[in-house]
Amino acid sequence: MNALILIDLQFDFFNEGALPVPEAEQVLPVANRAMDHFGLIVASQDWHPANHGSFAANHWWRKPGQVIDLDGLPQVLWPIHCVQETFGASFHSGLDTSRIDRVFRKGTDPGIDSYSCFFDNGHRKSTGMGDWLKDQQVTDLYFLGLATDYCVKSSVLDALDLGFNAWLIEDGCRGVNLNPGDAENAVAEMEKKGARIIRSGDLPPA
Ligand code: VGL
Ligand code: ZN
Repeated sequence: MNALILIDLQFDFFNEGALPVPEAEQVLPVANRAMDHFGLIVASQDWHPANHGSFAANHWWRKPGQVIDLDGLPQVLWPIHCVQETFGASFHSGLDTSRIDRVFRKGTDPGIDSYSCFFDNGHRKSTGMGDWLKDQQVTDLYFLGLATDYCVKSSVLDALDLGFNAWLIEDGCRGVNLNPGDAENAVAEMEKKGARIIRSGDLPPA
């Protein structure tokens, strides 16, 4: 069985948000149309406490884009974004959220970031999404969302490790591209590990 996984389609990742991903708006129509092809739709939500260790503002003399050691893991520092219960953390109003069956939140532990919708960046704790999908007899996961080079990439790689077939809907994703080519390299890495790269026009019927 197939499921559509929508990664982090939250206001803060769109153009007037705190951590804008270039061209993010362009994924909304793709996301809304893609939903017609699936009987099961799951979304992830980046959901940080205000004291989260990934925020540059929570570290002395640090700026977004710098990399620190956070409890033994390299951590890119970000602007304050997707703080629990804030406007920026809510789903974009252009997304048809009425069709989402289940939401999994991630990044709630202040001491560790969580790009993947399945596990934190140290694979220390699970969000429960993998087990839940397996309970629903899902075998094939189709991903789209933000950002290609962070949360989408980590989610797709973890999905493959968990034994799912993973499909990347490429036109439904956009990257941060802190370094030029990051998103392109991320797609290549996902494909190399076994993900299938497709376009939304080639989605299977529902
Ligand atoms: C993300 C950076 C920080 C993402 C989340 O959704 O890709 N990127 N938090
Ligand atoms: Zn985040």
